Amino acid sequence: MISLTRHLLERPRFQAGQAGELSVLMTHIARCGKLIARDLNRAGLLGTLGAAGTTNVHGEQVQKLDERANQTFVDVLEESDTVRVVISEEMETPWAVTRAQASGTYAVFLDPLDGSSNVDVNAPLGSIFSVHRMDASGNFMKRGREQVIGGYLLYGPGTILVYACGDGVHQFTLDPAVGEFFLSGSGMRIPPRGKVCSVNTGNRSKWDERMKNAVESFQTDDPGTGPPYAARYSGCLAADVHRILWKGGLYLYPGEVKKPAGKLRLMYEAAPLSFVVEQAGGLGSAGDERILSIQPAAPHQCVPLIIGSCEDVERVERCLKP
Ligand code: AHM
Ligand code: MG
Repeated sequence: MISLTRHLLERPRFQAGQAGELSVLMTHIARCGKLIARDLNRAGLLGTLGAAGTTNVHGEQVQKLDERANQTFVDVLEESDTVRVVISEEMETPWAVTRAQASGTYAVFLDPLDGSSNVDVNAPLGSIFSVHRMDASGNFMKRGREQVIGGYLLYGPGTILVYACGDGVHQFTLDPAVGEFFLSGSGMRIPPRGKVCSVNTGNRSKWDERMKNAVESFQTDDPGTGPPYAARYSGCLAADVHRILWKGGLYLYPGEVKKPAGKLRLMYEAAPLSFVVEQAGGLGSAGDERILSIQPAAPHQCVPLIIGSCEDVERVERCLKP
């Protein structure tokens, strides 16, 4: 059994720099996962389910647990003394960490509770994180490929932490009795082609003709492309991408005719998950451009997302070509 602590100690990348700052940061992200998993486990008993009564920067209804997960990250990352700024789906403006201003060198982008429409029904939830090193001028708005760490926590039957840091993808499972994450997967490779397509087809009427045809081609029995793909859609991006990481397949959240950038957010959803998926041999695409090549213009900007097995993503890209 290799604990997360032991794993980080064995990786030179995490020990380099001032007092192994990256290792400290990763340990604190894992602590957020433990605290949020605990809060989710007890939410039905403590009255913390349901809406908070406010809307976030994207105009979406905020859940009480969205707020709680966001506050957990802010408090724990502040205490880590490694982070200078936190950018979160649940905070309109980037939050500058006062305590660590002198020493922290990282910016952390967060979707603190991904899939929050699942909160009230005990369905899977996640936390998605992306770590960037700030440069001397304090810039943190960098392309996805410049991430130092991309990853997610998944709160399902078990709590899982998955991260990529330039040497493949590593997965840890929380042993709740011990309170430690232990290595449960390393060097995962996404099959070049999958059998499952995850997309909210309820939005079909909002897509352009090319996207409608692309999705339909995965639902059709065709001698050229094979049998139709099975439909799976959890309402939690982290959960759907996690299935792809192990079994291959495709997840799409397309842009819409009236909302070309779609719903998902570049910096704390599309980019970190593309970073993980690409280090496992898959692809993350916006249709006409790789997600990891996009130069961000705003912290909360949205982007269409097509992510998963290489051949499946390329097949969608071909369908979308004018
Ligand atoms: P959230 O971070 O506010 O929960 O929104 C992101 C979620 C994804 O996890 C999920 O795939 C998608 O939004 C579901 O949206 P929809 O209900 O429109 O299909
Ligand atoms: Mg989300």
